[in-house]
Amino acid sequence: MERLLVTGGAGFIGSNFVHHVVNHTDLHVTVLDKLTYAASRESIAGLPEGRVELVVGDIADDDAVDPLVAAHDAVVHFAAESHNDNSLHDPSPFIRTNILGSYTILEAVRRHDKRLHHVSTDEVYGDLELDDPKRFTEDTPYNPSSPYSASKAGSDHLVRAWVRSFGVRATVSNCSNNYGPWQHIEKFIPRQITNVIDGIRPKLYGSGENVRDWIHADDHSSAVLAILERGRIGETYLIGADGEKNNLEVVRLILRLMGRSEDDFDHVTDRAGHDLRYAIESGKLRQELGWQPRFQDFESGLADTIRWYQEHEDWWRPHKDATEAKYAEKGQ
Ligand code: NAD
Ligand code: TDX
Repeated sequence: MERLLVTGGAGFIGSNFVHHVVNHTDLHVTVLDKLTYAASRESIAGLPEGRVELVVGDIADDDAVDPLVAAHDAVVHFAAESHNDNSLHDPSPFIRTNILGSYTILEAVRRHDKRLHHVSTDEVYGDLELDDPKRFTEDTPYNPSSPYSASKAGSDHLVRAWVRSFGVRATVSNCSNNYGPWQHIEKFIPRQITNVIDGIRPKLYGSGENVRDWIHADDHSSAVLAILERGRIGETYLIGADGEKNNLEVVRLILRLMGRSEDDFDHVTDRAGHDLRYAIESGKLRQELGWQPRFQDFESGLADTIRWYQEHEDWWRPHKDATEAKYAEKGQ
């Protein structure tokens, strides 16, 4: 394997993955990205010339996808509409990109017999009760709640069907909530960090008891690379780093690490259909592929991330007012 096609490589996790691949392999990377509001050319700028190339295009456009897939050895598919709140407002781009786009990628890898890794989310499993001792495993039944998670579930089912019916050489991973550099400031952690920088009180949906299982995006990247290189074709791997925290704890930690009072936040209108808790059991990935997260300590990973946003204001500042204006319209 020499040439890798990475869809969505100018987004949050895709760009972290591109950096990871450049730093840890000799692979050449082509990024196929539509450069939606969630993308940034700067996230993959400054990498060695000759190692990374950006092609601007839509994964639902077969004329763009087919020749690129034909010219590469493998595809890692990150491109998606990714924000739950946006999917509640307008589901249509989620259906188009996450379902039709994934279908277009699948047909191209089928036509050219290329290896595919499909990146998905733990949200396809629905949510858990706060006191449930169970965590999600590869055998948990699908039960998505939001238009976003339903569209990702649809794409996962398409991949499995293309493996079974057409022998496509694909793997799937379902990962928990990511944090780290280059995450759009509409998302929970960077929204609150940049709020504190701007003297705005962090906004907690509802009671704040909802639990997310946090993993650093660089650990997600190392897991995806391990699955691409050593995963068994047709298999699904859950990716998680034992990082369960409720949103209230995360907001308080951000405030403390940024030198503010831990009570300096507001409760705002809850998200419709808000999933209560996600939790990942990642034993299969760890035992089969020997993967381990590098960021075992959430507090130090979060401190690094806060520093990154403090030092990269030029990257997020242009989006701050519009992002907050959208939330303000919904009382959030
Ligand atoms: P993101 O929104 O930050 O980035 C998505 C990228 O895809 C952007 O660069 C965007 O321009 C691109 N894109 C969107 N529509 C496209 C299209 N039609 N054609 C080509 N490119 C298009 O998302 P993210 O948080 O980096 O998520 C990446 C993947 O990881 C998604 O598949 C998501 O479901 C999955 N995932 C995310 C998380 C998380 O915590 N963020 C957790 C688990 C899984
Ligand atoms: O301002 C906020 N206040 C708040 O309390 C925002 C933006 C969010 N929240 C809550 C909602 C969630 O319980 O924080 C939690 C995290 O919210 P998001 O960052 O929107 O992430 P989530 O909905 O959990 O989904 C994320 O993880 C799984 C990614 O956006 C998905 O792409 C991924 O599949």
